[in-house]
Amino acid sequence: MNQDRHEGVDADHPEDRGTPVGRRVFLGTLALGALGVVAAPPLQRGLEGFLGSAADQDPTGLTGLLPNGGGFRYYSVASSVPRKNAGTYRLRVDGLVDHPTTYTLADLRALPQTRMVRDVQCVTGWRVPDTPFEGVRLSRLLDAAGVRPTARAIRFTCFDGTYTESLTLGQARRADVLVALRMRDKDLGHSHGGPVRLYVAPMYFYKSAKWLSGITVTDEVRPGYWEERGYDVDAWVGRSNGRDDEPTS
Ligand SMILES: Nc1nc2c(c(=O)[nH]1)N[C@H]1C(S)=C(S)[C@@H](COP(=O)(O)O)O[C@H]1N2
Ligand SMILES: [Mo]
Repeated sequence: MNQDRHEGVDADHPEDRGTPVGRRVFLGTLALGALGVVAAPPLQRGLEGFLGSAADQDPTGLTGLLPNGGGFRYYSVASSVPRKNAGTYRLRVDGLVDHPTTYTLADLRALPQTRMVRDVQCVTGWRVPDTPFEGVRLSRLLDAAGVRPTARAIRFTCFDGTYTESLTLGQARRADVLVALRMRDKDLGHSHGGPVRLYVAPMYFYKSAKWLSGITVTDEVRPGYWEERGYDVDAWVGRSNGRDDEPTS
């Protein structure tokens, strides 16, 4: 495990600033300065809530200040991420499929939506209980594309240009894996990976790739960004949170 490097990006709050990893205290101070906070740093929990809502740049971002609205940390391994909206967003499904398909946001919204309320758990220890996610089951998109018999895995790519993730085909077909359009009963904001992110409910949150733009069916697992840096491909939370399912196979 290379926990230090994963932990380091958690200081990477401002989306448009290049931030070397592993300089949390300094960058945290920088971020606070940029946001005009001159008082002594608040408690960690309050800091997360404050930065989370500020980073969202969403008129309804005030929810970040509500008792149950905080707890998330902003993560991006890319220093800047373009914004996509209903006009510019596209999701490409390709690879070992009979019908490669490109979806718009409207296309995805028109499909049946599944809502799930589970705990979010980052591998570095922070956790946000009872977080609603809503979107299209990944299995539905795979079925529509017609997965070929030689397929074994999925590779996910993101429009940040850097992050990647992977699942085995069996994992990808689980009912609790979504192409998510909404989180906490709001459209996904940019800072949380909007307009569309992957949501892998039974696994650590690094599996839930933000700013999802590509779903490629492959013949073997290609390790994702953090997996190339030592994290498990099979990132089951298991019973560690006392609630989520064990792997079924
Ligand atoms: N594209 C992209 N997706 C990503 C990440 C990232 O850096 N880039 N970080 C992962 C990690 S380690 C976590 S904990 C969650 C954080 O999601 P959040 O920023 O909505 O809290 O996103 C995951 N998905
Ligand atoms: Mo994470």
